[in-house]
Amino acid sequence: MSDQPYILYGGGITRAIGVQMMLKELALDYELKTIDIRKDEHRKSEFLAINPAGYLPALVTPEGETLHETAAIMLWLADKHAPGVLAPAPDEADRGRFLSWFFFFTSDIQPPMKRIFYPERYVTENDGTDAVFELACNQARERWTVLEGYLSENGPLHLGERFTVADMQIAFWACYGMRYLSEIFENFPAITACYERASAQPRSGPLLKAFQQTVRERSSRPWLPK
Ligand SMILES: N[C@@H](CCC(=O)N[C@@H](CS)C(=O)NCC(=O)O)C(=O)O
Repeated sequence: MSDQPYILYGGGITRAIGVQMMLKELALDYELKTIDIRKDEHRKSEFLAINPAGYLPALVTPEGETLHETAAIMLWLADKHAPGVLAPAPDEADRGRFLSWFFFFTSDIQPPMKRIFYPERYVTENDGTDAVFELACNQARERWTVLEGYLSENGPLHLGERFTVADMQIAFWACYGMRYLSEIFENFPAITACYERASAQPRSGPLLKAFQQTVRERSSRPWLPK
């Protein structure tokens, strides 16, 4: 393997935190290059040359390959650097259940979450954004409720006591969502318990807790949990 570190394009309040947590959890060397989405740096030609999809994060491997899609990168890192540890191996009984919930999260919970953050992209008239925002919040809340139901029966982690990359994904998104869906921490005890287990991980936990703190500080919403 090459001696080059990984290069992670991310920073700020973005889902790059999930990849960063994985790099920490696996004790891998990496360099973080901050791309400021508030300044539209992710739309500039320099960044589009790295990730033509125009989103954060992107990860350049020591071998020089560029990967994108947060969940794909997280799972790829787990399979590559700790096979069968942070994700059940393909021949393990838990693999199917793991993949179901991992993909439920990316395919079902993330789309309404994205609409919450960018409602203006889903309207043709400017005056429809409030309705899109409200509907997206309701849809996201309903999907988080499905996860809450599953975790309350099978938790605290999504495979009971076994910590995987899926729990990291749930945990950082619970923080991320705090900006608009206060009740993720206030009203979803099973998801909160999963977050707490993830935040107690010695390697990646401190990063997760710092991320939660940053989201809390950047949001002016008075109802955020202390
Ligand atoms: N499906 C992609 C979506 C990535 C994504 O939407 N990233 C956000 C940051 S969390 C972003 O780049 N937003 C800027 C934009 O949508 O213009 C993934 O999960 O990695």
